[in-house]
Amino acid sequence: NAGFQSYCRSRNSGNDFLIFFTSPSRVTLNVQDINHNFDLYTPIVPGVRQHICAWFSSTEHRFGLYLNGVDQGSSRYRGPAVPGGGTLVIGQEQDGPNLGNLDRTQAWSGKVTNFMIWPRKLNETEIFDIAHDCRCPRDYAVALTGDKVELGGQARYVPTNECPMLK
Ligand SMILES: [Ca+2]
Repeated sequence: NAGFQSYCRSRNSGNDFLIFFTSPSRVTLNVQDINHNFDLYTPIVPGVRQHICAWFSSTEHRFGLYLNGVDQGSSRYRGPAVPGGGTLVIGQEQDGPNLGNLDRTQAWSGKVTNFMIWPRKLNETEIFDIAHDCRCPRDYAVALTGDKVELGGQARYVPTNECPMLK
């Protein structure tokens, strides 16, 4: 029961984009306060490397989830594009902007490698290639390089040249 990634922009908006692990077999996405529960085809096994890819499209008005390169479905949202200028947090769920009301019972525990955001919806082949071969399209918008990461709580940042891949 833990927030994996939270993006929050203003006091009234709640999470503009949230990835929340509700249980080993359920991931909840929230885009501009629209929630959808994705019941995973294969439950997450603790301690085993997983690749997760969440997407949203303001032109398709949909958001969806891939786990280990496999499409887990999508759902509708009304809203416009998610605006910039907010706070992006890995491993916690914000109740408001600028790390609002972080809750230790919603903290995520584990190792995150190669977190990236692209300014477009990747296609299924690209997602599969990232998960299995670490072939990441170079037109990304966000990558967690050491100069951009601020640590909080018990989080650590370990530089690595490893490119994570599923076995
Ligand atoms: Ca919360």
